[in-house]
Amino acid sequence: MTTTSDTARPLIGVVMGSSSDWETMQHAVQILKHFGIANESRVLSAHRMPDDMFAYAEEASGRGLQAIIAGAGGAAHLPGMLAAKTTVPVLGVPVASKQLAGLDSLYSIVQMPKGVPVATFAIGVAGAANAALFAVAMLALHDSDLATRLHLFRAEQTLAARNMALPQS
Ligand code: RP5
Repeated sequence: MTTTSDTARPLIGVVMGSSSDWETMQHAVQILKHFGIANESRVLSAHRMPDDMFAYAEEASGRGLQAIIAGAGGAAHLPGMLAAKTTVPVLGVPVASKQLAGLDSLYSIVQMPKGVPVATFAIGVAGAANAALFAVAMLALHDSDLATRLHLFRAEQTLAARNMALPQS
């Protein structure tokens, strides 16, 4: 197993079905790094390595993970199957697939049966970044310094939007 992680004990796990998902999922890691959240990332395929996936889910709580951000494309069973094996919150990111542009991924992740939730985000980069921001917001509930930095992040976006210029017509 290849896992990349900060030196600190990871609070957030970022997992994905394939290395081909990294282009999308790296945006979640970038957000976590921006906020200084200890995290780990690794490939964890529901279909190609199901035993590893279940072990990861079973160990998540004991390892201190506060949330798992799980991205997958196509028959995207990874987030749902992780959620089936842990009560650590699972944030699902539909990765855009080549054939169906990620609609298959979205439907695979979002339509969980009642009782086993996966918080599902937008297809692609926006979903990956927002899943990480959502995890930051969860952690910020118990970390006032982090909450201040999250407010600042939002304020910077507001400022940038106010300063947006359109081309002259
Ligand atoms: C899924 O199949 C992965 O999450 C990925 O999005 C998709 C394609 O995987 P590769 O064939 O690129 O490894 O399991």
